[in-house]
Amino acid sequence: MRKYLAGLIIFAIGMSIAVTPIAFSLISFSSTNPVEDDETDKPPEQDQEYSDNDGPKKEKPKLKAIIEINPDTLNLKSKGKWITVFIELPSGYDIQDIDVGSILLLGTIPTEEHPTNEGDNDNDGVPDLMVKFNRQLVIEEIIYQGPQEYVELEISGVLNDGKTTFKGSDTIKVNF
Ligand SMILES: [Ca+2]
Ligand SMILES: [Ca+2]
Repeated sequence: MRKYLAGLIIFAIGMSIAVTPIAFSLISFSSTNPVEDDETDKPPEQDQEYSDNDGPKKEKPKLKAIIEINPDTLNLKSKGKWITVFIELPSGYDIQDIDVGSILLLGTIPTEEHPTNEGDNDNDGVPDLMVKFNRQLVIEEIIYQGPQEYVELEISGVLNDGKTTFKGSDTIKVNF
């Protein structure tokens, strides 16, 4: 019985010696952690402030283009070669300044470099740039996105200055 008690006492002393450093380290952890958190929290806030004040990025003009897409109704089984797109820019901007190679449909499909044409397809006095897209790629993308009866096709691109972007869309009907 005494041996058992002595064993208990030794065990208790041993435990208190073993636990004390852990307790200390826990205390030091809990006291340093909030400081570290404060330090790691602050820089991102500052970064956000910097990006908010980052004027040049926000000054890049984003033009709203008027887009007309033909055909108005697209048969997903169509073997046609092209989707034709007419792009008008707001007054003060010239369609001749459009970087044709930058034009994308749905942000993924590049325009064909040829044929293109500058004219006034809708006879509204505003010049429009005609470009064409590979119809099969457009059909594949519509099927990939899950075909719906009406699909909004967004056209985007950049002017030759490399920083003025434009964007617009037209909605077509889908037969499948
Ligand atoms: Ca149309
Ligand atoms: Ca026009």
